[in-house]
Amino acid sequence: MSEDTIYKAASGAEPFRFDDKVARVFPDMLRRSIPGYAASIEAIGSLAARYVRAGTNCYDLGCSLGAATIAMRQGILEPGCRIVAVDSSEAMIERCKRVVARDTTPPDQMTDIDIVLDDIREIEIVNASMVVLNYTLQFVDLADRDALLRDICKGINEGGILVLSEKVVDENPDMEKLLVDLHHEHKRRNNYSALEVSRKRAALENVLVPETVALHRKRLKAAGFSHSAVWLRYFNFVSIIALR
Ligand code: GEK
Repeated sequence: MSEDTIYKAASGAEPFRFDDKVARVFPDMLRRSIPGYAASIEAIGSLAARYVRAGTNCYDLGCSLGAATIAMRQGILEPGCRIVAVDSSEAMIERCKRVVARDTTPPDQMTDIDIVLDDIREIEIVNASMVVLNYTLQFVDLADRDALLRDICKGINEGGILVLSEKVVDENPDMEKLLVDLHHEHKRRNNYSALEVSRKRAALENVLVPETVALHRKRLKAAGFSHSAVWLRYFNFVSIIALR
C-alpha cells in the first residue's frame, strides 16, 4: 500500500481534489484518517447479505477505489443482482476498474459490477435494495443534498436500505472542539505530523462540509425513509442506516 505523504510537501493552500496523487495513496489515507472506516466496510458486507434481494440493483455512490462495492459483492447471497459503482473522479474510476478486475470473490458470488464515471446527482436510482454513500455526501453541495436523498429514497424498493457514513459536526462548540482534537490526536498516532494535519484541514475547508447528526436524520425522514439509526460513531465520524 503506497504511503500518503501528500501534505508533507503540499502547503494546503490549494483546495483538496480527488486527483491521481490522491487515488494512488487512497487506501493508506483513509485507513489513517477516518476512524471507523474499516468497520463501515465490514458492516456494508453484512448488510448486503441481509438486505439485498434477488434481481435488484445496489449502488455505491462515490465509490473511490471500490472498497464498499467489493464488500457488497462478497456479502450478497441472492442471484441476478447488479452493483453500480459511481464516482466523478477519473483517477478513482481508472484505479477502481483495476481493483475490481483483481477481485478474488468466488465465481458463484460474482455479482456484475458497472463502474461509472459520473456525478452521483446525475444517476438514476432504480429497483434498488441497497444504496451506499460511504463518506461521499459530505463533498456534495449543500443545496443539492435534499434532492439527492429524495431521489435515492424513491429508487429504493420497500424494505431496502441506505448506508450513509459521514464526518459530522457537533451543535455544541466545546464538544466540537474536543471531537476535532481527539480526531487530530488519532491522526498523529497514525504517523501524520501536526503540520500535515493542519495543511490537510486547510485544504478540506469548504470542500468537505459536515453537518450535524440531527440534520442528517431529519433529511432522511423528509426524503421518505421510515427509520434511521446511528450504528457507528467514532469521534466526529458516524455511520447511519436508513430503512425505506
Ligand atoms: C469508500 N466510498 O472507500 N459525484 C460522484 N462522486 C463524488 C462526488 C459527486 N458529486 N463528490 C465526491 N465524489 C469510498 C470513499 S471518498 C471519502 C469515498 C473521502 C467522490 C470523490 O471523487 C471520492 O472518490 C469520494 O466521493 C469520497 O468507502 O475521501 O473522505
